[in-house]
Amino acid sequence: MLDRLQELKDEAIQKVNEANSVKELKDLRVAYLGKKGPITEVLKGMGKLSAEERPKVGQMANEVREAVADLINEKETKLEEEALVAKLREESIDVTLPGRPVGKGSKHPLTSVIETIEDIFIGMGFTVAEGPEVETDYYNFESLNLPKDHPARDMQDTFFITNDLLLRTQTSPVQTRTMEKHEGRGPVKIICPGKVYRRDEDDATHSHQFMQIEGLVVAEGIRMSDLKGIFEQFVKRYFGQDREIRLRPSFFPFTEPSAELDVSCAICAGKGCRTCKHTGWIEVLGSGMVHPNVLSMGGFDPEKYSGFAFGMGVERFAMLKYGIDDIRHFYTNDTRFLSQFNRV
Ligand code: 2U9
Repeated sequence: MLDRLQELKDEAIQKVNEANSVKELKDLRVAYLGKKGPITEVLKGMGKLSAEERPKVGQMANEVREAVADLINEKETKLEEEALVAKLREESIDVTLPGRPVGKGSKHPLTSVIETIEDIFIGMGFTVAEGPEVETDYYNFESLNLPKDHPARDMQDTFFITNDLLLRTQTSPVQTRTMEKHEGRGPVKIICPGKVYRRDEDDATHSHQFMQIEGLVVAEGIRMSDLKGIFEQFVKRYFGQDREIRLRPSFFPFTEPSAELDVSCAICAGKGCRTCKHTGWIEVLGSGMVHPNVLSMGGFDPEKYSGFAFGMGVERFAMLKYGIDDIRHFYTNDTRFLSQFNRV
């Protein structure tokens, strides 16, 4: 039996030495030292031995068991250490390598244009007002002198949500809401930037969602010359000191009289070119004196108060400023387009 134990010990030592993985060692531990292993078998057979032999065999079996267990533990620690060293070597970072460049974003050109226009009007004493994009029929149409049968209400033009709820087609509801908050006491001097929605087919000059900036001034004694003075300042600051303005009669249901604002063409200096359609003038916004009905519905007495209002499309301003020929560029988020405005 002692020979058998020696044989088992030699065999186990050889196998442990040959093992190359922690898994193999685990299997060897079960095979040699487990309950069903050969050493346990030897111990089980000890009953048959003489009283003289029994302690010797018992002692040797324990020695073999300990020696094999120690060797397995030792080898296991060694393999684990080797694996850790290999892993660390593999995962080591070369801190001297240059970093990967991080793509830097930029301000959207429409945001830049809105901020520039806001700054100009803030400089003239206006404050910025905002309101909801989902509006009621009353604020979007009724309060702006657009009664139920008015053609501008055509279902084709408006995204209705319910009979009474819609996506605002202009930012004008913000002005009415602001007038209501003033409870009939002026002055009101605001600009309202924001998204608006219309049921248009998208093409180079139309987008079903675009940006507007509207403005409203209501106070005692406001005249059309105030409107003209504000426009003169605005145009010179936005487009340049050398630009001229002119007002052209127009019609809007919410203003009376109404006027379109033209700016002299910078490309041909008024001589006529493709950009100004050979007129020397470029239309930039619509405006007018606030209709008495609109003042009344906003809670102001039209006998005492008067005001002017205007509205402009932000995309048009951006297109004119940067020479962009298609409104869809603003909404397709192509970084080749957007990155050109990095330093704007
Ligand atoms: C109130 C009273 C009057 C806002 C106005 C325009 C003229 C106008 C268009 C320009 C291009 C819209 O973006 S666009 O399609 N707007 O021409 N807007 S006067 O008049 C108001 C608004 C609110 C209470």
